[in-house]
Amino acid sequence: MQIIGSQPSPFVRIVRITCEELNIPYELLETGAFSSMTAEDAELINSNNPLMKVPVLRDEGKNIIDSRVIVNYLINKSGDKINADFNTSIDDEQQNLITIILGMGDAGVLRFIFDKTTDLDLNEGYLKRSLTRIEASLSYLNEQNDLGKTFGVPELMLISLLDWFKNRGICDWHMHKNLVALYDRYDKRVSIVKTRMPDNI
Ligand SMILES: N[C@@H](CCC(=O)N[C@@H](CS)C(=O)NCC(=O)O)C(=O)O
Repeated sequence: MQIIGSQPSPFVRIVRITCEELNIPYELLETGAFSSMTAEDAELINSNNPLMKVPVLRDEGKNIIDSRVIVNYLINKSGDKINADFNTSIDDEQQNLITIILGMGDAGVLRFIFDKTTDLDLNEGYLKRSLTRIEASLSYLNEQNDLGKTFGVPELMLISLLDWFKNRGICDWHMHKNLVALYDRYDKRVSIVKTRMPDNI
């Protein structure tokens, strides 16, 4: 099994954390981050995903694209090696949380890429709305009492994005005390530590 993607990408990390929790071995075909990508990296991504995004999972001659779809694929494929305390069930309420978490991630990536590639003011118009979307999502997630009670798919997605928001300076989430508590609770978990974004990227 191979994952095409970069180490700093929060969406790639979501897939890598899932593999670690399910104890599914994988090879990372590493591309540079969006801002420092070579022509070869771009070719690898674009020839495997017409949306030109990572992650892409390659398995048994198939390409699976989009982190949410890949996570479901991996869970369906997993055997008896799953970490005993990893919660793989996803009910309707958790599906909504996942939509919010990933939507907030998309808004963050939009801001990051516009900041790197344009001179547009991030505090105007639709780009301003993308920040409001992130802030509203964080406030909503902070109020969800069931979030963080177990370690499952919404939790690993949220942690990946919180870390990336922090490392890339997308927004400050430390006023959201329940999210901070959730982040701290799982900070030393093996899958989180093993996939942590390197400091120097
Ligand atoms: N919905 C996709 C989003 C993936 C995504 O936005 N990946 C970023 C890297 S973090 C990317 O490849 N961006 C390149 C681009 O937007 O052209 C998923 O969940 O996999």
